[in-house]
Amino acid sequence: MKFLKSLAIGGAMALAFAAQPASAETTIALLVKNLGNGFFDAAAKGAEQAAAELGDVTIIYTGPTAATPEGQIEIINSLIAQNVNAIAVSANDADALVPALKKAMERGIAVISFDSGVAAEGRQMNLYASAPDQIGEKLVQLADEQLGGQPGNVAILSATSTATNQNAWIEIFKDVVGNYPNVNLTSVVYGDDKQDKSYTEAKGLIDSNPNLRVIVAPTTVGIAAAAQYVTDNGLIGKVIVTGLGLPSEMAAHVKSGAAPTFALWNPIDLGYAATVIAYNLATGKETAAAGGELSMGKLGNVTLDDTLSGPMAPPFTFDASNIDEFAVIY
Ligand code: RAM
Repeated sequence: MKFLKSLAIGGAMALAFAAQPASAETTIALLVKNLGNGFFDAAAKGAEQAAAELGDVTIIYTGPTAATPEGQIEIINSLIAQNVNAIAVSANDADALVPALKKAMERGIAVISFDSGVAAEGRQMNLYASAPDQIGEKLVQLADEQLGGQPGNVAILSATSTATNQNAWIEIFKDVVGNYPNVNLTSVVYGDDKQDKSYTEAKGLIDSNPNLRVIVAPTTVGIAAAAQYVTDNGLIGKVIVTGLGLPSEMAAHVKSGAAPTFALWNPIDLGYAATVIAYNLATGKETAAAGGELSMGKLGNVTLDDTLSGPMAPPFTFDASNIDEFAVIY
């Protein structure tokens, strides 16, 4: 570390040299939307698993306190200054991070996005958790199921208004909702992946729409906050919460009936896969190409589309029949 530091002071040439030392540790930054989010803590666990398997990897798990692009840009600039080898980012904005990430790539840092993507020019590849159209359709199906064959009002409680992943899923939701005539989408609000704001937004949705039947929250923070609001206010069975959640945070809500069913992919695997991909790109073992594949280690390969994006795995549905099994894992 001392060696790298003194080289860094030596100027741009030294920096470029230090980016690919012959036989040193590969430092991979897992830059997440926000810290204090259990979903990303689980992804960081997966990153550590990959690091242990790869053997010569150090993980820097980092992110802003609030899920903003400004906070992430500041961190990217500091990661560039630290001369990390790779950045795997879950982006708070697809475009705002591009200039900083381009600068990172110019300095020889491998850059990928995972979970919430960056525009193509700002990264070498983008790892979706699951294909966006599968997630979008899954969210409508979950809402439809909760309506139990009756028409009803449904609202979406999302993360931030600039989140690439949630916005893509909501777009698909709107595209396919016409095929589910019982689902009447009334509004979309944003809790910014903050517990307190999501709780207040859930209250706002319910207060302003006395006939609201279902809240769909495609965010682990939002779904837990909405289910808590419903529970605290004696609304279980009147307003049903569903969406994307962490089994460990949702087990009690599944059992109480506040959120009987929801979906997600394995967040530990997502962090693992992102780390393996970032490592292989940073060390020159693999290159991302349209139509090509990249290794996700023990999880198999991801196939890249024309935008150099590809999915890790399909979404999985949780309910009373399996929640205990998964709640102890993530
Ligand atoms: C939140 C974040 C994350 C998303 C999950 C479902 O934790 O917004 O990006 O993938 O929810």
